[in-house]
Formats: sequence, structure tokens, C-alpha cells
Amino acid sequence: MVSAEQISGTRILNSEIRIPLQSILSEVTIESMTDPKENTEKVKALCYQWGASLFGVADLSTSKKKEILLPPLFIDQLPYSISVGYHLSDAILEEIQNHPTPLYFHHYQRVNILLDTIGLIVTSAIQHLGYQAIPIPASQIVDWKTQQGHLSHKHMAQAAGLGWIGRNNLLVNETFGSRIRLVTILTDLPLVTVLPSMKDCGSCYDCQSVCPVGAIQEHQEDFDHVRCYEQLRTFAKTLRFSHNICGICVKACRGQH
Ligand code: B12
Ligand code: SF4
Ligand code: SF4
Repeated sequence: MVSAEQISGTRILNSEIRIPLQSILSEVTIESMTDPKENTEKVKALCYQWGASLFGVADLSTSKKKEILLPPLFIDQLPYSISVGYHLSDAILEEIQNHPTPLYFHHYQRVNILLDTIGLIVTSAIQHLGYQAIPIPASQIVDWKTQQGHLSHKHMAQAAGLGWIGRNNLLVNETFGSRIRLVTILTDLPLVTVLPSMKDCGSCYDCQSVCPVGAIQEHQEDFDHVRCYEQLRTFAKTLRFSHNICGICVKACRGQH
């Protein structure tokens, strides 16, 4: 049995975030976390209350482990991968024409912060129940040569049934297209996993012609990473953004509306 004080997390939280986190966790009422189905519903509800648009869980043992830049011990001990998606503002994306806008840059940064915050809140809730969790940064590069983060949020989300890797090399969700950003939390809290989506881009090519450097090909495997990367560096330099962003192929991939 988990006490109200353990759930509220008053021992570790500062006063600014104590009230919202307390109220949200007490609404979610995580009392007994032994049933994977119940655990999944409760963690999902917590994510949605914090603004998430998508939630899924994958079995990490079926993932490409060589792609994960974390100690193997971590991966073996945390068999579940929670994927959370945030649906970007369609209005902000619609403003993008041939290059990223200041509004999109700000949105990109704030959404990363929100996703990292959701990762922290989920981690906090799981740890209070005596389980382990690692929130993987939304947008941090750990191998600059190959441009890799700790793990691929796209690949984890695909494994969690949230969509497929599209021609634009991004995760495509059936409802939101690529207009989403992602975060991953690894955990040993027993959860219900789903099977990966079997869908694909089919006859859609909406993103191919809009890429300013022709990086998008017929097959995702042929996506030209370096061409795209060079274009993003040019945008950052000429438009004075401190990050490599673009947004053109994100805007193009709308999902089914
Ligand atoms: C580094 C990075 C970049 C780099 C390079 C991406 C890359 N690896 O190809 C740059 C700056 C170019 C970039 C661009 C973009 N990114 Co980015 N990026 C990441 C980040 C932080 C890590 C990517 C990663 O680790 N992938 C794992 C590897 C194993 O998978 P892979 O990407 O298929 O790996 C290939 C490359 O590493 C490549 N490679 C090998 N050597 C080299 C060398 C160079 C120079 C390059 C460029 C690539 C490369 O070979 C690998 C195998 O094919 C992720 C966050 C995360 N942790 O997932 C976000 C992420 C993938 N990016 C995202 C987005 C949205 C973008 C942009 C639209 C920018 C923007 N926000 O406007 C563009 C889209 C480009 C595209 N169409 O693919 C989102 C995707 C969301 C979605 N719906 O799928 C993510 C998941 C961030 C998030 N939290 O949501 N990104
Ligand atoms: S991020 Fe920009 S440059 Fe890269 S593939 Fe998409 S549209 Fe092309
Ligand atoms: S715009 Fe169409 S072709 Fe491009 S990634 Fe999205 S679904 Fe696939």
C-alpha cells in the first residue's frame, strides 16, 4: 500500500510544483501497481493530464539493442519502454513555408521541455512505487559523429505501436502524421505492451517534393541524412537559430484529418 505522502512526493519536490503534482497524482490514485493493465492506464492518464497526445509501451527486449547508447545492464533491468508523443501546433506549422520560423523554433524548444517534464513526472511516480525509471532526453545528442541520442525515440515509438517510419525518415502517426515530438521512459514497472504498427506511407508522397535539398527518397532506407543535416546547419547559420531545425517535412505529413 502506498501512502498519500509517498504518492504526493512532498519530500522531493519544491513548492512551485508541489500543488499541481499532488493534485494530479491524487486524481490518478496510484494505490496498488501490481496489475500491468491498471498500471498502464494510470501512467497513460498521468501523461495525458500533462498534455500528451500519444502513449504506447514496447517490450525493450525486441528492440535493436546495439542502437541504444546506455550500459547493457540498464537495458536488461528495464524491460519496458514507454513512448509519449506531443501533437505540435498545426497553426505554427502552417506558418512554415521555405524555412523554419522563430515561432516554430520557440515551440520546438518548449515542447522538448514539456516532454522532458512528462518524463520526470512519470519517473517520479514510478519511483515512489518502488520501481525504476529512466527518462531519456527529448533532444540530446551523445554521439556527434553519427548524430545519435541515447536511443531513437522514433524506433521506440514505432515498437510501441504509435506509427511507422515514413519516407521523410520521421515517425508517422495515423492521426497526426509527423506533426509530433516524442520522448521515451524506460522502466521495470509491469506494463501492457503492444505490437508495432504494420502500416506504411502507401501511395502518399506529400513530403518528397517539399524538401529543399531532395533528401527524401522513395524508400526510407535511402533517406539522405547528410544532405538534410547540411541544410539544417545552413538554416541555423543564416536564420540565427542555436539548433538545427527545419520543420518543412513535418508540416507536409499531416496524418488523416
Ligand atoms: C540527432 C538528431 C537529429 C540530427 C540527425 C538525425 C539523424 N540521426 O539522422 C538532425 C539535426 C539532422 C535532425 C534533424 C531533424 N530532426 Co532530429 N533528432 C535527433 C535526435 C536527438 C537523435 C537521433 C538518433 O539518435 N537517432 C538514432 C539513430 C540510431 O537512428 P537514425 O536517426 O535512423 O540513425 C541514422 C543516423 O545516425 C545516420 N548517420 C550515421 N552517421 C551520420 C552522420 C551524420 C552527419 C548524420 C546527419 C547522420 C548519420 O545513420 C543512422 C542509421 O541510418 C532525435 C531524438 C532521439 N533521441 O531520438 C531527434 C528526432 C529524431 N528529431 C526529430 C525531428 C522532428 C527533427 C527535424 C524535423 C528537425 C526539426 N525539429 O525541425 C529534422 C528531420 C530530419 C529527418 N527528416 O529525419 C524528432 C522526430 C519526431 C518524429 N515525428 O519522428 C526526434 C525524435 C526528436 C523528438 N524528441 O521528437 N535530428
Ligand atoms: S528536415 Fe528539412 S531538409 Fe531535412 S528532410 Fe525534412 S524537409 Fe528536407
Ligand atoms: S507525407 Fe506521406 S510519404 Fe511523407 S512520410 Fe508522411 S505519409 Fe509518408
